[in-house]
Amino acid sequence: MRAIFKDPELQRRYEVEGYVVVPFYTDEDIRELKNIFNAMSSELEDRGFYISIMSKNVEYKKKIHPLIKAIAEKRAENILIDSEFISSSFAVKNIGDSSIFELHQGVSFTDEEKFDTYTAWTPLIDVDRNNGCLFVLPKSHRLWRQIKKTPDFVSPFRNIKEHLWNEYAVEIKMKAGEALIFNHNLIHGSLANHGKTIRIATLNAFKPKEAPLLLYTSTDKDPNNRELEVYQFHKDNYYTIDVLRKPDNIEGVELIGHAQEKILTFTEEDYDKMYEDMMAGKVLI
Ligand SMILES: O=C(O)CCC(=O)C(=O)O
Repeated sequence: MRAIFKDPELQRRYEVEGYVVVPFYTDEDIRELKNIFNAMSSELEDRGFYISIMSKNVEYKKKIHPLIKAIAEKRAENILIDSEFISSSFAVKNIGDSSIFELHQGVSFTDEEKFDTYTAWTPLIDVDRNNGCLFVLPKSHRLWRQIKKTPDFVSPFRNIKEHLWNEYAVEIKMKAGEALIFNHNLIHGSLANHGKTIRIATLNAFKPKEAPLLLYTSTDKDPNNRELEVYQFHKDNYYTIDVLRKPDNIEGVELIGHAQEKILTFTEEDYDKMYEDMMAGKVLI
């Protein structure tokens, strides 16, 4: 994969660990983003955890994406090489137990055999384990590769999450305005917010400029049919999708082919072995 960070040391850490933390928004950016959020928060659903791209309200998403992007792109261009925005959204964690976001990986936005995709997650308040910081599993992006379709992706580590939390998850405490930039294959998640205020973060997802923007989907209800449809987005409008339906009603979207879905199931021993092998220098992907 080609370098995505201007700073070679950041690139090295990103390749090894799957993430880096860097200064990102200024105090003024944070004020502006909070104002944008507050002005439109009535559009958000009343759920424990919520990402604005999940909204059913397309008009809301069309407003939110460019407003966040306009602020984030001034910061991203100092850090990233030739990267394009896929979607910019708010990730909202209300107070209470239902705001946990279990361990997961990002969906495939392109052909991950050829290109990385990566997200800058930036909290607008200081965060730690008590109020909704991210936890990551360092190096997990290097363990295996498979297409992560949307919706209803069957995660290979669905049965061993407690083991992963206990043995591998690392708390990433962050200051407001810092960005955790992580590879979409990295396993990550966040605990419930037990702080005093709602936790708002922005999510800016990127791809290398030359990578095609793809969506792998199946809306077929037959559990034995593993054929996925592969759509390519030719316009900058990925953020308008409704994840529960095919994107064939969106301008500039083309069905370019099909791919086979692979269902994997890891036991604790499988995961530990993959991790040990990777640490011993065996190339897994
Ligand atoms: O905002 C959070 O707490 C989690 C966000 C996240 O993990 C994601 O969007 O993939």
